Amino acid sequence: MVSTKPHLLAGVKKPSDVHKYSLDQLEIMAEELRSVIIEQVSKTGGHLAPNLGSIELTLALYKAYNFEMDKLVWDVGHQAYAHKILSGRLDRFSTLRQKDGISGFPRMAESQYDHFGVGHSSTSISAGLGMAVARDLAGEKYEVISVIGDGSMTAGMAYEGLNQAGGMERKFIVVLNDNEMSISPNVGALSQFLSRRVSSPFFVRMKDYFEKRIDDIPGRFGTEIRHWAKRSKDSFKTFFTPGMLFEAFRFNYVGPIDGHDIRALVDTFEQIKKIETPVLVHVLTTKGKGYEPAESNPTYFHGVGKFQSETGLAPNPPKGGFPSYTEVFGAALCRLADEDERIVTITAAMPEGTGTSCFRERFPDRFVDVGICEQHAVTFAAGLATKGFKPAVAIYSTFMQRSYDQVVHDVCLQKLNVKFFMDRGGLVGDDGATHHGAFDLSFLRHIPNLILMAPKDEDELGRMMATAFAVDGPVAVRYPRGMGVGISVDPALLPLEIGKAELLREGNDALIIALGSRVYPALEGAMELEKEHGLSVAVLNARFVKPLDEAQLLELAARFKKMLIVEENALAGGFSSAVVELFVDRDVMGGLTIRRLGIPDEFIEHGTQKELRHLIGIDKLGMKQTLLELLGS
Ligand SMILES: Cc1ncc(C[n+]2csc(CCOP(=O)(O)OP(=O)(O)O)c2C)c(N)n1
Repeated sequence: MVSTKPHLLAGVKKPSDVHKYSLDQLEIMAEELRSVIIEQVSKTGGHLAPNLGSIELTLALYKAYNFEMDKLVWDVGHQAYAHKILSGRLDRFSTLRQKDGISGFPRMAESQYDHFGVGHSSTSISAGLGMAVARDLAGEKYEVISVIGDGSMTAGMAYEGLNQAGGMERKFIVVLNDNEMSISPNVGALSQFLSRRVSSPFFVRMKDYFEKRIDDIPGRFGTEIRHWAKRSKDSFKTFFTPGMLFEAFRFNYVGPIDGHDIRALVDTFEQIKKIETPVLVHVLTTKGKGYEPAESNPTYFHGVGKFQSETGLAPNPPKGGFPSYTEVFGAALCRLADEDERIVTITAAMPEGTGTSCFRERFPDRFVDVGICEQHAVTFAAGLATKGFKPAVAIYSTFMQRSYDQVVHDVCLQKLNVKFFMDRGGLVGDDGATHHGAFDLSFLRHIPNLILMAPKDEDELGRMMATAFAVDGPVAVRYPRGMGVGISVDPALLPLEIGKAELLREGNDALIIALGSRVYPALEGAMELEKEHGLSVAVLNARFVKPLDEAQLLELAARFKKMLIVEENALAGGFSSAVVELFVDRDVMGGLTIRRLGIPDEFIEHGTQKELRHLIGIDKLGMKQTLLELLGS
């Protein structure tokens, strides 16, 4: 990789500065942006491949529109680094995704040019349409441009937006950034439909039909369409086939355009300014564009840790450490599926992220990537379960938020045998507020029929998975992002007794009731309190959020007058709330003093997991301090 110093970029302090540069200069600026982004991500980690793919598109949008006025709405937001840099954040770009630095995603609080906060996908059409309607209601004049990827177009919400927009016939632009990739290769009928490799006889017939019809389109719009169509590098056939879908939604379809050709893009955006109804511009890009390692492995470089920018290789020396919970989960799932052929694994566009790609290789017939549609994933699983299968739905905690009603109504109400495995439960670190799995315990624990667990280590994760498949009915297991604690999984994978907690350490002065990722720090804290302060602190590994080990908790409440309950979930309605509710309902609160540690009632920003756990006091230090105060030491 040749490093390009950001000479031209240095002159861009605000979006309108881009207008000063010629198209030739913008091509140079594209290389500067590429260089800055690769260098920065190699140092801090971040989303690389999607950002490299959207550089020319971003420059063309900045050249054609006036973002002092016009509104640019990004989908998911992991492709907005060039936008951040061009809108006055070059000097802060080195703080990307670090505590107190700029976010990896657009954030309204961060810049007046971030018109909508994102992190979860497929919101841009709805949000952009809302802005377009607000503009019209206020009698204002500006453009609204939503940029959405082909992966994000696999979510139903995108079509809800298209449907409304087409029906309203307002001025509104959607740019479809099509690189044929979600994080992994995109899936489903739609991605095949969008693909320029469509060659079925049906499409060939349609092509002939449309080629004849296009000549009949009267007036200037027809001329423009013919003009674009002819100029498109791709064949006339591919010009029209994807368009049929969007034309059915009453969007004017324009494309496909080479998304790395700034001139063609600017020309197109200038042309469509005259159209007063919804337009969809179909842009073809290459994920990882311009950086060979990312172009050849866009999935790995979608979101990546630190790497050597010259080679794309992992840091030297390698990081080392224990396998991640994600890897442990994937391996245990394969082992369980070896024994039980009714296990079917479902992912919503995250085979790598959820550790299920090994399952896909081993049991291709029993693996389904449904695309980015968590709601559908859950109800699809429910359907499988009605016919005797045991679906394992592997979804990040934060994305499960999308499927709440499906979990309640389609799965739990009908007691269906669906298993939910929620990776990234708790604080995830540098992806920040949009990605923390802060709420799952709160939004799941009150649902009847559901069993809910969180493991303290890798072995317990394996055993909880075995427990999940051993019972008949809905079960959810949540586990943290990152490396395990170094406990290997017993291949026996023995199921746990339902609703049974584990007293790990006895004591006299106080009790810590800890859940999941907080159990080992609690144990270490208790040991240090003994060594440093002579305090005797017991530790209970709760294991189950639902059902609680009521008998043991009540017995401990009779013995300990001082307790600390700690979890990596919102304090509101989470695990500690469940314990306190039990104590109140059973009238055992008299004389009990309880402190609770967890995620406070606020959105936690980005930083490392370590920094964030420390910030909210749920690390070992926070627990020790709270106990010392509680015990008046
Ligand atoms: C609701 C939701 N589910 C899953 C994800 C995880 N995710 C982030 S980006 C991505 C792929 C997006 O693909 P696409 O929109 O085509 O953008 P590209 O990365 O290809 O530019 C996925 C699945 C998410 N952000 N939001």
